[in-house]
Amino acid sequence: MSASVGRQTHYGTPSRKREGPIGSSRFCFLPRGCPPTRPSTVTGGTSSLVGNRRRPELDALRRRFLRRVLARCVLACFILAAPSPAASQAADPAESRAPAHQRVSRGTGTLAGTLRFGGSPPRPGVLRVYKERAFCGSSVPDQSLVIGSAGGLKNVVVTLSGTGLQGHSRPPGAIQLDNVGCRFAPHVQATQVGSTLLLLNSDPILHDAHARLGRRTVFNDGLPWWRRVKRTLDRPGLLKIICELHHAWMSAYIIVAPNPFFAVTDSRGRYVIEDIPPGAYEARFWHERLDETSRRVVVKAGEERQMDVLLPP
Ligand SMILES: [Cu+2]
Repeated sequence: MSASVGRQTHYGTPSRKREGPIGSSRFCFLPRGCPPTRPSTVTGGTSSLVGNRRRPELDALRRRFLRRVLARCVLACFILAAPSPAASQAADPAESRAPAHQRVSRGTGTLAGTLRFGGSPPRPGVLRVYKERAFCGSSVPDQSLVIGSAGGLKNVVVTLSGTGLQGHSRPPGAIQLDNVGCRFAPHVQATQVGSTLLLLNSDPILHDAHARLGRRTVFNDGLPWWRRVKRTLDRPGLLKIICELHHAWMSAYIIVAPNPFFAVTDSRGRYVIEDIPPGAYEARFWHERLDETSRRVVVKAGEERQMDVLLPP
């Protein structure tokens, strides 16, 4: 093996001679070869390896080292390519918004802004659990008032009404209401009238979804974990959904809007309604615990109207 190293140095190829213990090495770049080096010795236990006889072991060590480096590079690439938690949050339609200049079309306008809590934020609350505690635990987070770090109010539903919006609609959408960890998910959502609602249950225990529009029952479906139920939301209004299997802490809201111009605020209290026909409208801001309020708003073609609101007003 050492002879082959000598031939390589003769052709000007950087030769490599190891010196010192295994793992330490030096490279020889002399065109006529390297000066002789001290035979290296490895001691360990009772064995002692000298110079050339250890080159196969060295090559094996190098190959193992290279394989480890390669494996770690591949692992790092996978980690870098995987979506981060922040990116996953941004995948939420309510959280990911295009810059303002990309949100405005030529013939329509945009309404955007932030809902903030108008007071000193209370501490996040919890709701006591009275049943199925082995699975649900003793409490669940109270989602009826969720306030972000800058006072942003989550789960405010913004709707637009006005004569200029009559006749405007989009193809019916599809939303879903799941049962996750003994809570309805999402807690608040909005959709256009005519949309389809898919009810499902990701928990291993039995739930129920009883929806009322005012006092009228719209549907009341038992939901074992394997059942999926589709309902068409054919009347506008505010649906309140509860679980009547003695899960009194469970509730959800769906606002069924008569037109496609609505939004639900994200965890920072932000909302955006795009593609609004130019005109004067009433913007309504609904929250399940805070007093509803409304504003007159004029939307112009090609412009984004900013409207920030405090709740309670
Ligand atoms: Cu339930």
